[in-house]
Amino acid sequence: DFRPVPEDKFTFGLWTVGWRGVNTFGDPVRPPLDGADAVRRLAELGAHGITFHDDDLIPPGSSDADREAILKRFRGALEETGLAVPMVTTNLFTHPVFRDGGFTSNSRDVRRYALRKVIRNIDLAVSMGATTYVCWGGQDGAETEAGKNDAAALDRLREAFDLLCGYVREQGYDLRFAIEPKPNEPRGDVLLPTVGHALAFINELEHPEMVGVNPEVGHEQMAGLNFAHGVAQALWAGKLFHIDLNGQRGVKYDQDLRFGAGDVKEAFFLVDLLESAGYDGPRHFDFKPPRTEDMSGVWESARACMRNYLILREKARAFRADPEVAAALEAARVPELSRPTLAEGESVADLLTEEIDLAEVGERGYHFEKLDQLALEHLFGVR
Ligand code: GLT
Ligand code: MN
Ligand code: MN
Ligand code: MN
Repeated sequence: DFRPVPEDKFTFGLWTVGWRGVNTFGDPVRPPLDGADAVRRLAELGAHGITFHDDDLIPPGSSDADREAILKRFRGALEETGLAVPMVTTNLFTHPVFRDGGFTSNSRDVRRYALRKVIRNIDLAVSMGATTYVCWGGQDGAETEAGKNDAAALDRLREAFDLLCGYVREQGYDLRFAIEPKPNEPRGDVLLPTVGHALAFINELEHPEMVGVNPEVGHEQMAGLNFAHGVAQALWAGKLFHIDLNGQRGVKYDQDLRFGAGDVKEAFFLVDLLESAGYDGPRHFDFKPPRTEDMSGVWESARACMRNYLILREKARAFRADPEVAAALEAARVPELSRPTLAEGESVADLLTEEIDLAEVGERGYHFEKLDQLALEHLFGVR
């Protein structure tokens, strides 16, 4: 009956259920949410874990004593419920000093502060058992061209990751980084706007094996891209270290709808992909319960994220198990793409001497529409 259990590995950012609903035009509509209360509530709902930014858990400006008291309560709730902290991240965007970014601010003192802020929080993350550290660029980007030297920004970003990877190695931590791309918002143009940009950047690092991506459904869709295809390439590259699940309707502001709301068909194929590719990391929800909701609506929305994933998982399994689908896949020549183009032992010479009947092969139809319709009918619940 689509009830989540911890084995499903559903996790939530503290900033998601804790989002107070402030937007560009409107004040907060909900009270602050205490970290320990969020832990208890998420555990009741069947989640596996919780994630946070340093500042979500410990309000900036807290004294050392306050910090210790908050951490004690939070750790207590984790122990009591068994909830895990698989991922932690840093807020390098809210404070005015980050108005031109963190790792790539034009101001060198800000870049140094950003690195210190991350390193301090990495120590906390590891002490809580996190093995993934997400880096979302936040304010790293530009509204103008002349104000930012892009090559220098990429140099500084590489410097930051090389330094952080070096720190993790020196400390002997079991921790990997996951870069979260986003095309725009809050900046007019954000650095590393898509999964593809991030993957190419990672290859330039000193320790590329320690860095992967954390793609978010809505972020790729804000760029008009197909999310399932982006995730497939990240998986192919061995770089899907984490994932942010949510919903988005088309090319517009970052909606962060609950998972499943938005492009349902892409959500279906995403779940199909994650489940069939054997992705075993957290299914992390990064959504913002709309401002219309009070706290009961927030928990309803969180519950629905997990429920929608489980419903789509069942539908994807039924799709894959359907004999008509198997026949349609065959008719569409989908398995044929997995055959290497040259057989073992063949060489270019074999290609060069071969003939193709262009007239006949040119007439070949691929029957993708029939196959795709079967997927939709599974999704619609009529099969
Ligand atoms: C912020 C952003 C998200 C990122 C979070 C991690 S913060 O809410 O919109 O997409 O995943 O820094
Ligand atoms: Mn988002
Ligand atoms: Mn967001
Ligand atoms: Mn995100």
